[in-house]
Amino acid sequence: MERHLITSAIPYINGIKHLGNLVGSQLPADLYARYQRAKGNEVLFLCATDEHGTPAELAAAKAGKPVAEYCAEMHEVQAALAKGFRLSFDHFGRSSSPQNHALTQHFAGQLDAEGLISEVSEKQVYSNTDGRFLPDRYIEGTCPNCGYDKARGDQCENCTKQLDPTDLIEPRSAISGSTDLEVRETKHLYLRQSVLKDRLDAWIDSKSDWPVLTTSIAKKWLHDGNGLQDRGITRDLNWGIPVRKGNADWPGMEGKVFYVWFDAPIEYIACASEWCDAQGLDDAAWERWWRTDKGAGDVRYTQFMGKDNVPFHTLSFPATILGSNEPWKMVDHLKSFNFLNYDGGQFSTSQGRGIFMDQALEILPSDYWRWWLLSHAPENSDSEFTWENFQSTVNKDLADVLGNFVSRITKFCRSKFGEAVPAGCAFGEEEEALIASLNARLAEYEKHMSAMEVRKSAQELRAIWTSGNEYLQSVAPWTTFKTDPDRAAMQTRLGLNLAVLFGVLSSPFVPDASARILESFGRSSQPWPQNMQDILGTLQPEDPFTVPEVLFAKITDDQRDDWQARFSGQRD
Ligand code: B3M
Ligand code: ZN
Repeated sequence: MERHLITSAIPYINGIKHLGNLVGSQLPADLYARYQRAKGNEVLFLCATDEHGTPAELAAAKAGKPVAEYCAEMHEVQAALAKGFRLSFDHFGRSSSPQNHALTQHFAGQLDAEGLISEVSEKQVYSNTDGRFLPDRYIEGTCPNCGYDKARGDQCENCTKQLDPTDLIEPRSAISGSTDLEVRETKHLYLRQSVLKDRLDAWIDSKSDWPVLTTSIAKKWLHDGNGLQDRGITRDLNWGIPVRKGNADWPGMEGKVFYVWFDAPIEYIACASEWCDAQGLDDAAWERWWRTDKGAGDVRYTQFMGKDNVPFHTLSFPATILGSNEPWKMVDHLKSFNFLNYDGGQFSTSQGRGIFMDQALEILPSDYWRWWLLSHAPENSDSEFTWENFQSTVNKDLADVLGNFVSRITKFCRSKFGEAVPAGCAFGEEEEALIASLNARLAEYEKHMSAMEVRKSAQELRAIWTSGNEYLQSVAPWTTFKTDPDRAAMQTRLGLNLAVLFGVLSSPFVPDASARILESFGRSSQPWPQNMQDILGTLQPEDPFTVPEVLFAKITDDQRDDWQARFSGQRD
């Protein structure tokens, strides 16, 4: 049995995610986790909310809530949506957990002991009215270049010129609008990544099976310009993980917290410890996934993320781990995604453009979304959601092919043989040919699923469904029945067994429909097939079944037009 540790990039806490976010990490991670479990492998699938940083503070302020309270509430909202989409996390943690506090402080202390932390004094803008330092993008003013009056301290949105906050004319706080600002000296910790450059380089070279997209991004950061830069890992914020060296104070760092991107990936590990605590297990249970000295040597660790997160996972987080000089499990495979666009533009959280997870579930069950998103995953390039494509995919693949097959064969059987599997004669040539072709397709499907080739997997699964329909169409038991009822019974028995097969193989993609198919044959689950001969003999003559309710409803043109208008911008 293989052991798979699987993590999805952890979504920011500051709002509900859109479908582009979902398909970029959590959903394909779930597909892979479900597949590995179905194959009988041991899986630990983790995700969490990413709760620190300025965006969390500002979102809480906007909601008029203390930030801890805001995060606790939003965590529950995101957890409920994850359930709604059937994301099968073994644990959905929180980067603000006590476990992550302790572990992040532990790593910082360890990196310091290894001589990899330096203290740097910097000048930064302080707002007296807000009582806090302001990150560059929270300082606004007039652009010295084009005169735009809402330029940000890092960049002018109007003329795109890169700026320093001190370049701005009449700078003010973007939080309160106050102009009572001053430049203050403040001290920060830097992780000396430059020292780790060669080790990171060698580690990346050892990953010969990584996609070029991934390694080229990492290599670019390692070698372009001045090479890998040291990185500030602390911030002057109130909300976050206090800067400490393990359990000890860090003199001069009082009132400061770690940078959100320092503690967020550490949550992948802390989340496993949260999972143990939630299950009442002892530390050994999570360490066997994460410590190579405590049993994680045979674990295969796969991360899922959007392409914009690749540098943090190929360089920053590995720098933390390698630098600690402790035997932590490092990532084996990293699956990254391009972006999903929305109906001729981009999904936009700030403009409320596109479909958000809560809205999606209000209009259709999760399987519809899962199937479209996964079968159109932005793997090799960006991809686009359009309502026309969504409608035709759902109607063709789910309603006409999968749904129709199951409904047709169960209804036909009920009408001619009753609600029990008929026996009939032995398989003939057509059946043997179908079985041979399905065996080959199963092997392809498994190959793509193991390789996380999401679109190819979906194509192969669709082809498997289609071959069921083609078989029924070609042998036509409703015609055979008139002349050779025994043969029609055999064809029907095979058809019913094909429905069971589809239920099993489809479960990573459309878990609810799969469960309903299997339920109608009195099964709560069904082991993954070893070969077609066996699985197509699952249902024996006399086994009872029921005709399931309609599995997938077609999307009408009116619904499509209505939804298209409703999701064109500014969510309600
Ligand atoms: N929260 C960004 C994102 O969701 C960030 C990922 C953290 S992964 C450790 O795209
Ligand atoms: Zn400008």
